[in-house]
Order: sequence, then C-alpha cells, then structure tokens
Amino acid sequence: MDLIQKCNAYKIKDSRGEETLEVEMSAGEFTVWASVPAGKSTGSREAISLSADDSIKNINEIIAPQLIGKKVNITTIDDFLVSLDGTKNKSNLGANAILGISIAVLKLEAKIANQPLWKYISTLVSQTSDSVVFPRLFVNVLNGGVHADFKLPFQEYMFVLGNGMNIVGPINQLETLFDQLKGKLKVEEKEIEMGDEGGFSFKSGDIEEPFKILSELHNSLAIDVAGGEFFENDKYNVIGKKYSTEELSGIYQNLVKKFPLISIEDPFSENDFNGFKNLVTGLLKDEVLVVGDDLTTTNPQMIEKSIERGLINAVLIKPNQIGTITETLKAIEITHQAGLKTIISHRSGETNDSFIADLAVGVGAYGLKSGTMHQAEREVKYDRLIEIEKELQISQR
Ligand code: 2PG
Ligand code: MG
Repeated sequence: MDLIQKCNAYKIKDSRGEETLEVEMSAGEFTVWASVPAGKSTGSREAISLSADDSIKNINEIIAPQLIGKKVNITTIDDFLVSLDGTKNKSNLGANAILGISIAVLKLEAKIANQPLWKYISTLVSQTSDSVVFPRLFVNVLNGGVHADFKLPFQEYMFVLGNGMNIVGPINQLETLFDQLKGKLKVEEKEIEMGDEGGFSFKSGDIEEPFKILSELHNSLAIDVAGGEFFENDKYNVIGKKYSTEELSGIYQNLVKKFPLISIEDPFSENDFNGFKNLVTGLLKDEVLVVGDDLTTTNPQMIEKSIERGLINAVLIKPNQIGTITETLKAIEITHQAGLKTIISHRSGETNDSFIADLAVGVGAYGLKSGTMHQAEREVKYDRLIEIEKELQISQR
C-alpha cells in the first residue's frame, strides 16, 4: 500500500493562462494531485524551471518509470530526485518537474499516515509553538512592478491581517477591506485594472499615494518592493527617478515613520548586500521585518549566509525556488532556529493546488502571502485554511 504504483504528468493552465504541469500519483487506494506555480519576478539564484512540455516529458519518460515500485517516502525520494537530476540548480530535469513529484509524494505519505496534510507536515519539522499557529495573511491588494506594467512603483502593497490565533476572522476582514478599497478607488475616480495577483492597479507617480490610501483603511501594511526589477547601472529607477541605495533606504525610513508599514520584502536588488545590512542593522532595527525573497531564494545555504551577515530578519519561502520539499523544510528550519520569521508564498502565476496553506500551518509560519480571493487559484488557499481551522476544532472536541 505504500509503494508508488502510478505517476503521470500533464499540462494545465495557471492563473495567467500560461502552461504548467500537474502530477497525478497513486499508491494503494490513494491518488493525489500536485501542480506547480511559476514566478515572474524571479531571483537569479532560483532553481531552474523548464517549459511545461520539457518538464512533463522528463516526468513521464525519465522520472516516473524509475519511481514505480519505490516506497512513498519524501526524504528518500527527494534525495533520489536530486541525484537523478545531478545539477546544482535542477536544470537537467527542471525544478518544476521535481517539485510536482515532491509535493505529490508528501501528499501520499500524509494519506498513508491517515493524517491531514498540515498535521503530517508538522511532524517533519521542529515546532516553535506548542499549539497550532495560523499564519498572518499578507495580502497584495495593490499590484505594481512587473505584475502590473509598473503602474505603481513597488510590486506589492499588502494588508497584514490576523494574529496567529484564528483564520476565519482575518479572512472576513479581508473581504470587507477589499470592498472598502474598491469603493475608495472608485470615489477617487482612479482608472483601475487588475494585476497578476488579483489586486487593483492604477497609475501613480507618487511613492506615498498607495500608502495613504491603504493606511486610511487598515493599520498594518507590508510591501514587496522586488528591488531587483528596477535596478540598473547601480541605481534604483523608481518611476523615472534614479536613487542610490542610501537614498532608497531613506525613502523606506520615511515611509516607516509616516505609515503603519511593518514589513519590507526585497528592498534592494539581490546582490546589494550592503543595502540590506544597513537597513536591518542600522536603520530599521527590529521594528520592521526586512524579508529576503530574491536574495535568499528558499536556498538553505543562501539563507544561512544572509542570516550570518545580518542582511534580513525574515525569509520568504517558495517551494519552487528550490525544487524539493525536503530542501524547503530545511530552509524553514534554518530560519526558525535562528529565531527569524518565515512567510510562505504563492507565485504570481498560481494553480488550484492549495498546498501552501497546509505548509504554512504545518511549519507554524508567521505569514502566508497568497493574493486576493478574486482569483480562484488564490481563493483555494483561503478555503483550505478555513477547512484546516474546522479540522482542528473537530479534533479538539
Ligand atoms: C514575489 C512573488 C509572489 P513572483 O516576488 O514575492 O508574490 O512574485 O512569483 O512573480 O516572483
Ligand atoms: Mg518577492
């Protein structure tokens, strides 16, 4: 019952209408599905994803025939996939092919263990809390940068909701806030469009404007600057004006003073280590999260180095940046053991797989970044969180 009997990959479309892959895998009476998202603002140290066609071919012709008959075990299968690929960045088989298999194996293993996925994941990592913690929701409601043709300078403007205790409350609050935001943008007669992650986008040349709008509705905000996307010739080109690292740092300090901004992701380009370091140690101290994403790319070594050098105080976790669940969990463990926070994240091209919701609860992540409910691919993650809360209430009865 715990041997892989069937493994097959095929093409599906993601939230941007682009092709990606889904894996179907069976062992005994159980069948599971896993699909893989794709990013647009990617870090250069991310594992390499191949085209949907190539990665599907690699699964069906190379990986699957060697998996059939193997025991469902995430550690040994991830090790096997890494050595079968044989490269440092998974460019041979494709990080997307490898991740599809890895998530499917984990889901099967949880089924065989007769445990909800989040619960099973919780047994694979050391826990930072005795009770179940729900992630705070980091919800990108104003989309900019490469996700919305640079209408707004920074890539993501987020509401931060919840306090780790429950999930239905913050989700309801999000719905109300999103409606209020829509009303406000209408009153201000903004020409709105939807960005890649289901948030609004409008053209603005004023760095403070999005913060003014959002802070009138809610008192906890976060941004993902995706600083590497507008870094050219040692300068940051923010809506037509060029800033040095120090000048951009000054902008962040000012924003933190004026607005309830609690978290800044990728404030600088992925190799601007001094920028990160000065922001964390000298300027913002512990008041504000400085989150590594393109800087750290869910890579255990890069996370370790960034923590040692004091470049960050929180880490974004995206399984497809590294390619296996085992390495993803290692990245999370390293971060938590250093006393830093993790935020589990979707990608801008998402699928209907709700896996990251289970991952966030299972590892006790501080946050989950999953966009608005106005795209089905993102809504399923919130639906799954609500389901997990129910599962928990039932098990505590
Ligand atoms: C990010 C992500 C997700 P993308 O930069 O954090 O919001 O975007 O998937 O395009 O890299
Ligand atoms: Mg990011």
